[in-house]
Amino acid sequence: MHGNECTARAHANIALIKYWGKRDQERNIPAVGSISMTLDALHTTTTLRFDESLSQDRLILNEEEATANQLNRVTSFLDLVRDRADLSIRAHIRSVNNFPTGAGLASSASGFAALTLAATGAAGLDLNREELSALARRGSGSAARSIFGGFVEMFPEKQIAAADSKEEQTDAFAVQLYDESYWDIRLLVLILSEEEKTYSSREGMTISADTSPYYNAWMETSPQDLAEMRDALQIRNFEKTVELSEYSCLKMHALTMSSRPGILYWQPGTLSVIHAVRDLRSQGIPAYFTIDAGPQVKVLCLPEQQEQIITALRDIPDVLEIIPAQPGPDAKILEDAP
Ligand code: 2P0
Repeated sequence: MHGNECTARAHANIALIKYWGKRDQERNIPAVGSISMTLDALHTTTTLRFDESLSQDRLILNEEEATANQLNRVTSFLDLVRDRADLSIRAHIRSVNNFPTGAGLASSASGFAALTLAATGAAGLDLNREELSALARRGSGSAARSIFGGFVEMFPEKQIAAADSKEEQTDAFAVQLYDESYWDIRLLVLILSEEEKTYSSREGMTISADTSPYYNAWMETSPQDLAEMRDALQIRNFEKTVELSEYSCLKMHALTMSSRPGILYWQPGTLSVIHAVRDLRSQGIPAYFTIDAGPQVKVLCLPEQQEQIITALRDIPDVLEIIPAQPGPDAKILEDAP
């Protein structure tokens, strides 16, 4: 951190128990909780500098000038930071993902978590981790979880202790359940050939909440899924953890498919991998899948079977690349950054 410049790094995360739907669109509050694993292999590094000479924010994403939509989303988020810090200066932001761009991997979680740390650091704001998580959520719901490493739970409503206030208030933010050294389970990110996503998560969530006859069931069954996952993680029960993850994933996709219009994030390669994973299971190899709002499949496994599973999946047509990941660390400010 140098004066009004700060560099931060945050890691991507994958939800084991998914969230889908917002309770409050304006403040980006999720309708249900979620539980995720932060990934060591995928991260975003962001340098932000407040610069008196700029008349608007400038965003360089992976060495390219950002689009107007990307810039607007970042400016709206930075306005929250500027309000809080009583600043009106525009910022220069340079953000780099270490994972393949355009591969359909969500970068909003690691991206907004890194931006939260870099922006509050450069603005001189002193926020605790819960406040940072609640702030990151305003950029992207899943970014609230990427503030923390290891295994993380996002709460749609929880008491928060603000650093500058003794008053109790509630907000939506994430907390760490266990750090990255707690349990070495692996998540293989399979990059499949990509098609343009038809609906963003944000649009998809609104459509599902408004139209799916399954939405109420989704809301009603969420507390039970979260409770079972907490129990499974507490005793490091692999079978239970990954079976619940696959269940939550399929339930979320059933919700999107039962919306009007029906939202189908899968591509043919997605289904090929699903069946290959289930074939591995029928041969006694413990492998389970999870899928977010896109075609990519992530495979959960134990370290002992990782190589065998990679060998079995890498020759499937449509699988372009496999990135193995394990639980990763907290988002942090990089003190030695240039
Ligand atoms: C999740 N997803 O729990 C769910 C499952 C995707 C599928 O959170 O609108 O990045 O930017 O707040 O939180 C993706 O949505 O959406 C997501 P915005 P977000 O990981």
